[in-house]
Amino acid sequence: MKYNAVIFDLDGVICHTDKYHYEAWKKIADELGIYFDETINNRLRGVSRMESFEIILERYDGVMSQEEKTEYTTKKNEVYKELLKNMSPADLSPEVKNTLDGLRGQGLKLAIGSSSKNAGFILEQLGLGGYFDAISDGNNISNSKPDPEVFLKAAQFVKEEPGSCLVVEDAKAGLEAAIAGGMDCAAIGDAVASGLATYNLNTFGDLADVVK
Ligand code: B16
Ligand code: MG
Repeated sequence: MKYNAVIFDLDGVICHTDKYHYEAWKKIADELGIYFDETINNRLRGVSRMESFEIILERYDGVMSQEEKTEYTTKKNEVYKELLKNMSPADLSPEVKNTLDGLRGQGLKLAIGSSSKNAGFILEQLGLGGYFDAISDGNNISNSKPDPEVFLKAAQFVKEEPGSCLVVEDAKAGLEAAIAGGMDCAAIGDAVASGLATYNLNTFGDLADVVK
């Protein structure tokens, strides 16, 4: 086996919450009279909450204090958390679950490395609470992707060296974080186009071959 552990990004890899992020940010943007669309929303993938808001504010004419920024990002998160209540185990694809079970069956440790501070709640909603060997997320880091911190912490949590871990990511910043941390990475979805990954996945199930 090439690796001892696989570290999964959450949003865009295990599940898809883009539409909920979009709806919540759209509400804030509308309130502030800022233009916001799906293309701008795509730029928020893998980016922290405050950095996402800074991207949205690129189209804002006024000046906003740090306090106001905190107020709006807190409000966005409240709306987002309400929307996450719509998620259920039905949002976990059988392909993802079967592949995860297969990797575990091969003796690999499985961890989450997500920028989201809502990772625990999302996993609960999907019926994956307690499933992973470790969760490294937005709550235990000071620097977000492309900084490698979230993945290095995940490796530490499962007691493995970075070189023994494979990261699975849907965002370019996430691939950069894995590489900076000395880890191999597999790209899925949008991240494939960056050409940065050790492996490109057509579908989540391809992981079974990659780790062999
Ligand atoms: P939260 P990931 C990321 O999750 C999302 O892709 C990104 O859109 C979001 O802004 C970020 O989490 C922070 O999320 O507001 O819930 O803390 O892809 O790293 O799993
Ligand atoms: Mg992601």
